[in-house]
Amino acid sequence: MRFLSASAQRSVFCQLALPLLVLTPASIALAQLPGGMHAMAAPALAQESYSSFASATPAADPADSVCARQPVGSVISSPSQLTSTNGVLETTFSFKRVVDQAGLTRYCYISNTGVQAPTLRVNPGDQLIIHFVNDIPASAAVKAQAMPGMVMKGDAAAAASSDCSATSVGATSTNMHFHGLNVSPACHQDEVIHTIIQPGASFDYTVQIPANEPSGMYWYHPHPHGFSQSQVLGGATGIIIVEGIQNFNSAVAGLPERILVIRDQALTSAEQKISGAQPGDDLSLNYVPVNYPKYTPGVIQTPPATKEFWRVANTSANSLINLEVNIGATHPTLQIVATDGVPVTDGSGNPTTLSAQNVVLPPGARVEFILVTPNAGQGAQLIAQTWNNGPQGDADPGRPLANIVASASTSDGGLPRTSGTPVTIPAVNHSLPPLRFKALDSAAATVQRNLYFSIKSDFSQFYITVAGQTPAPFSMDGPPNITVHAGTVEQWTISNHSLMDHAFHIHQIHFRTLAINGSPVTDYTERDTINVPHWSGSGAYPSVTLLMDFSDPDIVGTFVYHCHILSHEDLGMMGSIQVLPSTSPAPTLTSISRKYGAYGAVVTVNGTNLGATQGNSTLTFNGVPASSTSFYTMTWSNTSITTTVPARATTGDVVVTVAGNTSNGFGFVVYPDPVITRISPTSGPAGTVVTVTGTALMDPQGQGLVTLNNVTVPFTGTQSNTALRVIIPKGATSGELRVHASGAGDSNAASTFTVN
Ligand SMILES: [Cu+2]
Repeated sequence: MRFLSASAQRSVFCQLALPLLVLTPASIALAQLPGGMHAMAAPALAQESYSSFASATPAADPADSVCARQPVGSVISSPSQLTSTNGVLETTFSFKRVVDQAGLTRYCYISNTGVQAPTLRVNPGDQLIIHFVNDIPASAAVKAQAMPGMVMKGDAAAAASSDCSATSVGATSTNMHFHGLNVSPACHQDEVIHTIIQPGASFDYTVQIPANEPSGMYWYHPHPHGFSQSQVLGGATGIIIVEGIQNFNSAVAGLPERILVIRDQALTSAEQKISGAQPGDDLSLNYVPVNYPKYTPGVIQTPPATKEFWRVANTSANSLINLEVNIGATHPTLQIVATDGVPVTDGSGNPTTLSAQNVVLPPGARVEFILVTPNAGQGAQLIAQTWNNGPQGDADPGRPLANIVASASTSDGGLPRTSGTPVTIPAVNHSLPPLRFKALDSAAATVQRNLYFSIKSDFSQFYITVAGQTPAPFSMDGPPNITVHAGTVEQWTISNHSLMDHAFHIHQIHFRTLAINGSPVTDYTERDTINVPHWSGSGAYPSVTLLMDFSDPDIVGTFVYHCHILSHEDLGMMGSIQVLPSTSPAPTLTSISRKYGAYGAVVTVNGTNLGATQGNSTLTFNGVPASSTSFYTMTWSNTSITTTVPARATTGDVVVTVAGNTSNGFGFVVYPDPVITRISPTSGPAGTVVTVTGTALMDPQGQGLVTLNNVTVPFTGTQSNTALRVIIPKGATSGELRVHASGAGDSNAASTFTVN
């Protein structure tokens, strides 16, 4: 249901358009598969194509110089990307707004490198640093009008909430949400309730990606309560890829990767006058317009009959996408590798894929799948198939998102490129990483809760209510609706008491689907967003029953759950949850094997209540978590942990955190990494004396060690921290000569020595 017309969004907030009544399609046979995937009979669009409607090429729109959009019918190109280096992805985002010639308000993120909505590629354990500037001129700030549950002020006078304590929000206020990332809701990370960045103000985000973050597709978008819809409809969304999915499922290793970003935007005033069933909103694919009903779809250029890895995000504000591929009159099988950022497992920790012919993506959801492209010359389309959102829901008519054109001569059209080479998923380069959600395979919920979606009869307020509480729109200054403790899992049943679909979404965590309409399902996929179908007006309320994962001790604080149809969220369909630290016994450290060391040095701590296995517990060096590396596998027991000093560690306390409780600390001095500037000679037989020069080669404790192919090379003569002398032993083999400043352990200081 569309509540704000395009013009109303710009001028008057809270003004409601009349609800559109949409006839329920006479017969859509749905067989519900686990977790909201549906097999759909009788695809109405299989033979239908809009490609014959050529659109006139519009004149250049000056708004494109601020927030560019692609011409209708363009080749679908993957977004430009920014990649982390040495554990950090740091960039600057400007948030911009412009009104285009069609009268629509566009919003966008522009990086300091001039890229709109770049794909942010990070690794598990990385830091994502965004220096954010709300570049909407302060003079453009409008006087905000109070809506239910919001305290507002004219935002021109307000300052950025550098401490996340804002109590007012306006149409030109903004912030960022990192949708799906299992990160902290702390200030400067993924806090959206009181982080309000006013026009002209700046704010720094430093988001710590967990070391066990699943590799997959996430996304970012604005989340200022009351104004999320207009900014997301305006196009301000982008993708985050957590790298390494080939290590979770080798089926994608080496495949070409295609990133497809679905957005929606308000209908123009001209489109609103078209008679007949119009969609609630128009769509676009990678900013190429999908303007129902007459348009030339964009073009996905592929090589013929080739396996590709398609990563699709529905970053719409309001539009459910019932995603499907047509090749000729058939629907090829999509081999699903990940849902909502999390690689699929079989319930026993083994990677697997799911097969489906269509995937229901409520706003916010992602799916990543392997597709075999059409043969050359075969007609094919990527489709948003018809969806019935209910008698009071928006229309989501079937729409081609793009034509898929397979040709041997355009073998890599539209794929992202680095130095002219199309990007493919790397080869497997790590054994199966720790599975963040493996404990859910055997977890039992300790608490059961019931929540329900409902709507005030005049459509002025939307609610998500914990059963037993009084329905009320979200209040940014209200107390939490739900309180839980970290280290637990809960079972929530979400029912829909309204005549339109809603999309349940919760920040910071993922959930599994246990039952649909009360009937148990076997579903090992993790999700952060799920569609809850509309009530018919009689009989039982449709529901989903979810296993909610609050086990991560780092996810402590207050955050939100809401309907991800943003017009509903803005009208109050959101609640807050406070996660308190765990009540389990606090860990205690009794000894540590060393209190100094450089990167890679091996360290053992002994103590009590450390937990039998690591699970979501952490051992940190001044806040930087240690983890297993290719060199050293961490060991963890209830009384002892052995690991190595992590990269980027700095001097400070070593502590262990178990289920949200942090131990006493041991002070630990981190020495600088050794750097080799020269070795001489670089080759020679056994007995050769080699001089290694550089900096910090030996730590202040005199612990330096040199290895060749991981075998110790003995010292000879005198040593200093800028020059080491070693003698190549009998039996040595050519390879990497490394300096370990703190004795045995990992080291990045390497040079090649050839034994001859
Ligand atoms: Cu909703």
